Amino acid sequence: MGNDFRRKTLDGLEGLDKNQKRMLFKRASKARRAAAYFKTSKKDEGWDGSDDAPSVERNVRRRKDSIGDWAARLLAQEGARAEAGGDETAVPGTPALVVGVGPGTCRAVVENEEVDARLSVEEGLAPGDDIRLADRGGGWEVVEVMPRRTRLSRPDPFLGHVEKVIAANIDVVAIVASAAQPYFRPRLVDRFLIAAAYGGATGLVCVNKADLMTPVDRTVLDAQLQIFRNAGSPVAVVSAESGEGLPELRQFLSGKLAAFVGQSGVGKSSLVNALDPSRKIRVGEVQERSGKGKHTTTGSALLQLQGGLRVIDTPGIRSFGLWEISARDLSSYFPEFAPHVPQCRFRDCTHDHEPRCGVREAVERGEIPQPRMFSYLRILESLRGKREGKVER
Ligand SMILES: Nc1nc2c(ncn2[C@@H]2O[C@H](COP(=O)(O)OP(=O)(O)OP(=O)(O)O)[C@@H](O)[C@H]2O)c(=O)[nH]1
Ligand SMILES: [Mg+2]
Ligand SMILES: [Zn+2]
Repeated sequence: MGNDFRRKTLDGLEGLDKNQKRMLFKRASKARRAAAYFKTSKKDEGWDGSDDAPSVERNVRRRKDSIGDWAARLLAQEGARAEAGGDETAVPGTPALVVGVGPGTCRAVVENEEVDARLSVEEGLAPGDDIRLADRGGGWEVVEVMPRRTRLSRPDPFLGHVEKVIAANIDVVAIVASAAQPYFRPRLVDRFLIAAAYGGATGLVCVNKADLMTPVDRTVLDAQLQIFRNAGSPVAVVSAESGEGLPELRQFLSGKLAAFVGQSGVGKSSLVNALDPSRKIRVGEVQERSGKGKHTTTGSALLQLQGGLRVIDTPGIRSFGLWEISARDLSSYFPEFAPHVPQCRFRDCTHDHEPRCGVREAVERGEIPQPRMFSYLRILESLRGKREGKVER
């Protein structure tokens, strides 16, 4: 690549923030792989190599270029596209929505029809992803993953440095817990709320199995939920069994895409079924299988429900790691800390060991609930332990 071009685009890189840079390099690496792939496959008329599309054909001969070169090239192309009015439709391929993901394949909806598609680029897809498909003669293949508006991610349980996206482009993360069987676990809810906020979605605290509560249970639960309400989170108390709270939940989720997440057995799938009476048959299936024990749902699936609801039902998980949140950022995910942070003596106070900490003083005065402080300190400890030295900041 010409030195002038490289210098000019490197200037462009400086104008990006860390996240934008990360996304750009991800796309660059994908484009490079795609180029290598298309080099070995037949010429496809769908890819016309016009200026406002990532021109795979034209770049094939240069596929040995570094990721940096590819990033520079994408930046230049996107700049040109933005000047031309940022035409999204310029991306080649048939638009589709991912509803399920398997090894090397995904299930996608194309014009109201569900199809299976192969992944031609090694890309971590998630339900909710907007993709582009091309039929190259051997069935559908994924040729492009569109940028995600929002996402819910965690570190891959096997490869901690790899981001695992659980759901993409969601408006709401419905953090499903149960009032009993299993008992409500507010600390797991705290972690999901942080991940939802990080990914740009609204976290909804949704407590199911209200039918199992005694009046005393209700009082205790309500005090616990008040903490989340004070922190600005919407809260729902529901029962898939009795139908309590379902009209409100349906109204809250109407017109949105929501991921149902939480521990196994809290009733995520039961709630999905209860929200859409036409899915009653699936309730029977679920109940029959859950007789075997835990982890009834094994793969995430995006379901179109009655009344404009779209829900991604996910498998239950026991613990939830936080992706790319640093010890220094953590307190910004506890909104009730914010008014007290300016009172901290040190600007980079972690509200842990530092003297004259405004947040700790607020806890002492009872202005911040102790359980939230406890949760904050536990998460802080886990972030420091696991990510020592490689905290993104
Ligand atoms: N009493 C009562 N039981 C419920 C309610 N909702 C679900 N259950 C029961 O809880 C059990 C687990 O329900 P599932 O819907 O399979 O739970 P899940 O969260 O999808 O679990 P995984 O798929 O394993 O993550 C089943 O036996 C349901 O019948 C409820 O509102 N009240
Ligand atoms: Mg389930
Ligand atoms: Zn402090």
